[in-house]
Amino acid sequence: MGLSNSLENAPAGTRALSSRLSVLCPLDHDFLATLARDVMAGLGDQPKKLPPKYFYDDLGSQLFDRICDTPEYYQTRTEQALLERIAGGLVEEIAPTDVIELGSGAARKTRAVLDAVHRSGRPCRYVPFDVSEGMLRRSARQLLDEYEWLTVSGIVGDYDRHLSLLPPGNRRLLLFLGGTIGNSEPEEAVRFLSRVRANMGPCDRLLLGTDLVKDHAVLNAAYNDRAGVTASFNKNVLSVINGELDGHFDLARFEHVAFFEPECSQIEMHLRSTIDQTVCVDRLEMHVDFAAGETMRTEISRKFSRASVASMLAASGLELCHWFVPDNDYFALSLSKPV
Ligand code: SAH
Ligand code: AVI
Repeated sequence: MGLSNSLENAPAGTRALSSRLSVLCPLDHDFLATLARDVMAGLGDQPKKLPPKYFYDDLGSQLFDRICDTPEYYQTRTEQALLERIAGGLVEEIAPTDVIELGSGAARKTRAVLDAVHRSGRPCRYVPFDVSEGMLRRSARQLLDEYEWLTVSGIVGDYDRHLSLLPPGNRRLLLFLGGTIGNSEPEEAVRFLSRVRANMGPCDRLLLGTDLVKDHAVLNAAYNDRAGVTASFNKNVLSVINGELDGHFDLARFEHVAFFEPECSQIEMHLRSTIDQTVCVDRLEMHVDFAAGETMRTEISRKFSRASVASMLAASGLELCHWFVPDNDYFALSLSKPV
């Protein structure tokens, strides 16, 4: 399997939209097997938990996109403004031939980088990489509409398993934005970044977005928006299990819970059973008992400091080169290179 790049040298502005887009889909039936294994292990565990990557079916991806617009969720706005401020300098310094975005989602913030690439006048390919095929295809088409010089080679894959499919290059700018690294446990994050590092050449750079520790009230509000979009996003993981594994979760019998846990410096998101209940997951031949008030953890979202980001990068074989923060110190973008 390999990404098609035969269109790279066609003259800009003259190519049909479809000829500028290629999408590789390594996510296949083993996705279902992985989901089944993770759900079996997570719901069989005590306390129960589920990995966050299963939030993002088409509806979940759209719900996340709506979270980004809630007044409480400062992350997206803050990172966007920061990127707009620094993208020109980064593109000048790196002169990327490829912009590769892991967990690209709606690729909202990518535009700040692509605008800077456009201003630089140098050709560049965009490589979005995401588990959510619908979201990846929609965002790729929008970008191709907006940037007529752009070529997009998307990968619908799991970055825990398919990183080796990234197209090779000399001066690639890898983006991992949104604070998504915070959704992994510390050791898991280092394993992941080490794999990213192993994929990088000496002139490649990683731009990593991390949410920072701040006033707990601000953090708690960001995961408990008044409109209830985060609650719907959280419960959507139960719909994914119902749809893919013939589960019988009744979403009305679970409630959204999210709070900052200072000891681990992380937001924890849970679903709490409102009653004693047994839920069957037919495809797993599993009966899961929940006591009234029992919670299952659906996500962690770790909050960092400059020191904790630098040490996570160092443990992954990466060296922090630039640290960018806004005036309120809410969020950071760090540029790193292979040691
Ligand atoms: N980068 C965007 C989206 C963040 S949401 C932003 O900053 O707003 C996290 C994204 O990562 C989602 O689009 C989700 O589908 C994707 N994702 C989560 N786990 C993944 C995995 N294991 N492999 C690939 N993509 C994943
Ligand atoms: C994708 N990720 C960085 C988001 C976060 O803030 O941890 C997911 C999210 N969960 C609830 N709201 C947003």
